[in-house]
Amino acid sequence: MKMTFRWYGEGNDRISLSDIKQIPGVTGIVWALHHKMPGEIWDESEIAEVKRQLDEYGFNMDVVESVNVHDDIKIGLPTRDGYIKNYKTTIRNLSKFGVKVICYNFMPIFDWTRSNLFHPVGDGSTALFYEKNMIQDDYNAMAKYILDFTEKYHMSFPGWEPERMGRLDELFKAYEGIDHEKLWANLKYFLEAIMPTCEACGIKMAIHMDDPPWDIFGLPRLLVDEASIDRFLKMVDHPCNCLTLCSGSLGANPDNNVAAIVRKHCDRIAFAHIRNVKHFENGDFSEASHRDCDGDTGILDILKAYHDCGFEGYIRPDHGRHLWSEGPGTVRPGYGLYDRAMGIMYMLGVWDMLDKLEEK
Ligand code: CS2
Ligand code: MN
Repeated sequence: MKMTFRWYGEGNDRISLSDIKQIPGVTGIVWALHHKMPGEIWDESEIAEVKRQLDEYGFNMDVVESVNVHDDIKIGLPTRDGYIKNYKTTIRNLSKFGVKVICYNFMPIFDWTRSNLFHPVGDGSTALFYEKNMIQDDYNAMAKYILDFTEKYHMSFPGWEPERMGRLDELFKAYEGIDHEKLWANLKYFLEAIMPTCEACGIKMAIHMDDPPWDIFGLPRLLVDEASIDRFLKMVDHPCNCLTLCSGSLGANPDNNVAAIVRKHCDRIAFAHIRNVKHFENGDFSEASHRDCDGDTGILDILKAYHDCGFEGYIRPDHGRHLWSEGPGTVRPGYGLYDRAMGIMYMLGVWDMLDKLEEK
């Protein structure tokens, strides 16, 4: 496996590349042009600038997270073909700089959704939290909570662009009638259109799991469990049609056995997100440290499954808790330095020991 770390870019992340350089084992930066709106072309000059920054520290830029997909593609509007054309241009531009994997998602309107960004874990740290009752019918209230936070602290979250969030009612209207089957069909149309470009460019498209893995606010969500992953891979059975297998997203549903999915589809997992989740009986969940026993996701079984399968793809710690000096205003929710760095050491510890046991 190749260890990576997500970084939001110069001036957009308090964590510096030189901080990341000091975490053992990290060879690549998971990056993006975060100022781009879905549907916009990523220019070569802008990609070149990021490459220059990463080169200085010897990091590769093999994985992009995310090139967001325009709503018109998800809804299946006639205008989608123009946006697909732009997406292909971006794929070609990225390939010129050696990018190998594009992580993206196909969730209508919202990316990951939580009700509390700084919920006390109980040890003095805080973590992202999902309170089921809070995410029921009032999407405006949920979005307001997130957007007030991003406005107050002058940051924007991927997938939560204020321009889009400012016209939520209009977006919900546009998605009316888009049920699961229509969304599947629109995903298929998109992938079939771009696969030849991906193949020619040597780029794998790696869809991120839906987070949380169930419908929210009446919006359909597709990548939620083993059966839907099977369907997705069969639907476009192409080696460039791959997964970003996010253990935390899938793990929010206690019925999902992530290790079993790894064993079944390892050859189609281009990118692994490792995150631990703790469930509560009423359906709420909290994010937890990467240590296996701190949550219910089965981190050890998952790492063992990747190891047994000889996984050679990219991996990164996903969200971490906020520790020590990290809090509102000083950290991107879920993307602090310390807990993710510790997550890496935990993963590498397990991995190195599995390697050693294998040598015997
Ligand atoms: C990420 C996702 O923070 C996260 O949970 O794993 O937001 C991910 O970046 C997107 O869904 C991928 O498009
Ligand atoms: Mn993830």
